[in-house]
Amino acid sequence: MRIVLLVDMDYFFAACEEVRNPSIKDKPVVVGADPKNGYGRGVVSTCNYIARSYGIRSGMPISIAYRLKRDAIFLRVDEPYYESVSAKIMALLRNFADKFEQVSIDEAFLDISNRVKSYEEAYEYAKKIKDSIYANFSLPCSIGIGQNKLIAKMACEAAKPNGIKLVREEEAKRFLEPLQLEKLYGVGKKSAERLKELGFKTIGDIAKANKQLLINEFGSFGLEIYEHANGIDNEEVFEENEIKSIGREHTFEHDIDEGERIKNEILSLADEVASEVNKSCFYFKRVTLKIRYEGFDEHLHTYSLGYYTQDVEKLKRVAIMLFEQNNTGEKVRKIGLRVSNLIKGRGQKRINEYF
Ligand code: TTP
Ligand code: MG
Ligand code: MG
Repeated sequence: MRIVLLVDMDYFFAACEEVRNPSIKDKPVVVGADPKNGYGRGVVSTCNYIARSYGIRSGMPISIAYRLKRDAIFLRVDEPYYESVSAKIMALLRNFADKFEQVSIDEAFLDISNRVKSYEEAYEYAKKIKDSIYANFSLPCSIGIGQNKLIAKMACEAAKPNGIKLVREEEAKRFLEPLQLEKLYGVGKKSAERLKELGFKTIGDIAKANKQLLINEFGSFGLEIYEHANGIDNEEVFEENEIKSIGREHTFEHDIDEGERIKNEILSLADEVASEVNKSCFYFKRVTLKIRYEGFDEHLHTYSLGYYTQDVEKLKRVAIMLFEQNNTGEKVRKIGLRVSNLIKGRGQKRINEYF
């Protein structure tokens, strides 16, 4: 039996701000761009749950947040500070897992299959982790527990804020069924719209759908959402190597929405990444495209190949596919391409062994 946890910090940037200034704890706290008396540009990065009760959300224009609660505490983003807190949290979490995978500044997957013997034990184990994070950092988090990464991630969403949610294997399908499409891991705004046009409303609708129809409509992505809707996800919690990944980023001078220009930039990033991969004699299995839209809205899209490769053309095809499947059409500020799940190879002869 596999047991996976997803630990995600609650309202992370704003919670870090509360730690260094506890006097703001009982007030609405918004971290993001300067609201400039309602005329500020830029967006909300995150806000505490008191601010959320006024309707303020991540990604919302800061001017609207100001309109919703003008006497909230508005603070600028201090990434170096949050990064340093994050590094300490990750170091602590790592000790609780057989396999550990950090997925963003405030969340990580922990495979604890060899550390517990049952779901009940997993729940107690999660409590221990949660208490330990609070004791060390005075920060709240939420934890999802499930048979794979997909269920752990979605259980964590359901656990928020400051909770633990256990979804046993036999409960997984029933847990997913009533949820809205957008909640399904991997489904973005655009694909949700397309799925709605096809008449799907809930995750349960997709679980019951004709698999072939989804594949005809969406290709391999169609198969993936069908499996996800049924609670199936075989992706491993990816244990990091010494070198975790190789990546390159490009920030556009102006935010742009011209698909062709963005794709050209992705292709040249692929050339750079592939050349670095080759130079270091690595082979990769996973490709991640990062799209940062205007403001702080950052999206990561990952595709796992079934084999290790160094092939630049393959990398390009996957990167472009990830862009086309996920691009929301909003203006793009920054684009990043990263390969991970690396292994070291030695010369041509070894390569073939990986296929
Ligand atoms: P999240 O974990 O998505 O959100 P959160 O921790 O603020 O709140 P929750 O309790 O719902 O988990 O993101 C982690 C941090 O990443 C968040 O604190 C700030 C940053 N972030 C942005 O800068 N912009 C965004 O649009 C989002 C979603 C997050
Ligand atoms: Mg969080
Ligand atoms: Mg997070």
